Amino acid sequence: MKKLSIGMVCYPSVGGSGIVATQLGTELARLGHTVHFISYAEPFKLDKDEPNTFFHKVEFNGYELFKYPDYTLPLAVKMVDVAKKYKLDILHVHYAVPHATAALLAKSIAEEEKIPFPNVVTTLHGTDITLLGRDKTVMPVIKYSIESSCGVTTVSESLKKDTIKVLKTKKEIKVIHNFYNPKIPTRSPASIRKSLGSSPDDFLVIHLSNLRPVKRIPDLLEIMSKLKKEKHIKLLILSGNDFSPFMPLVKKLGIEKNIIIKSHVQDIENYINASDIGLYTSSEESFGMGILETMSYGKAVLATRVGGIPEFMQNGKSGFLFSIGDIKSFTEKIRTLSHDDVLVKKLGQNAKETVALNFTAEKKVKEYLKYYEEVLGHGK
Ligand code: GMT
Repeated sequence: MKKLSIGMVCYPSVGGSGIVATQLGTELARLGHTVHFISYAEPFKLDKDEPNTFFHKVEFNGYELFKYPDYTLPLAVKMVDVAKKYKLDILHVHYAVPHATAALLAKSIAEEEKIPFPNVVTTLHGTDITLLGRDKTVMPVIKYSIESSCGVTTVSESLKKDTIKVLKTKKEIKVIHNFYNPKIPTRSPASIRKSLGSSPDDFLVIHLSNLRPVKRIPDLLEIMSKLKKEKHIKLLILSGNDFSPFMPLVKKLGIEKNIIIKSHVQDIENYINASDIGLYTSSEESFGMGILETMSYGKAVLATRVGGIPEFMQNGKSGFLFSIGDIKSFTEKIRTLSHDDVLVKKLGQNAKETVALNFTAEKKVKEYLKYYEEVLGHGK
């Protein structure tokens, strides 16, 4: 296959879509393709020393006339610039708005100026459909932008179904699940636990997220409040956002001693590796990257049976799935598992094998490359 010049457009923040785009771009670059990241800031997980990767910053204008700064317009201009300068074959945009919309505008400008413009692939990650797609003020733009892309992928079958249902679209959609290659931990579980003030005998439950409302953080806290008498059970939250809005509830429930908060952790591998199981109570999750990450380090997971989660996490095999808000079942299962080391290890091993067999970078990057080929072959 010829080496491609790929534009990768994503949100640079700690959200799952940015992490997936950064992983994908990095792996493609390692295969010899050239990857141009385009965003308003350098993606959180992008390694500056990675060969074949470049970053192009989108600058905002600060006109006082605009009450809200606009991103779509400068992003479209940057896409045209990068396409022209680096002769992109593919422009892969993660998240429909405004990325797919800006790509559409960029394509029109390029056509007008006789600049060759790449084939656009849009990957939908979830809230662009499940939240914004249901918002009448933007839905027609999302639908039009997606239908104008040369190729569209979703990160789960569940999101594909939602997209067809919400947008009432006939656009062909390819499902390519997310992937994760675990890193080798650099610190021992004992040293991590010591730094957290958690003893080696604690049953350490971990949760990773950006704490947005769909994660149902109050449910996590309620579960911990039901377990607070079992002093050996602790909840470690690796938070990608400010946890302070939840502190009044933590105090009200009297669980200050049962939870540990760590913000903006980069070396998640050390913390997951030092934990016993993962806990995820989301009301919606098109995929659930945090869960896949937790599983990849050989940790069983307790999660809600929503969205794409059951597509990679089997109930009873790598952990247990419960209904949204079923605090009682979550609580009882944590209590039981905290006394069943053998089962915890077995579920964890199954979880690790599932990720290593089906959700690796090697496998999924191949799927994306095959899809790029298809799109290049049938590009509009
Ligand atoms: O879940 C979030 O709050 C972040 C969001 C994002 O756009 O980055 O995550 C979405 O994309 C991830 C990567 O594909 C998925 O793992 C998450 O499940 C999805 N979030 C939701 O569907 C709520």
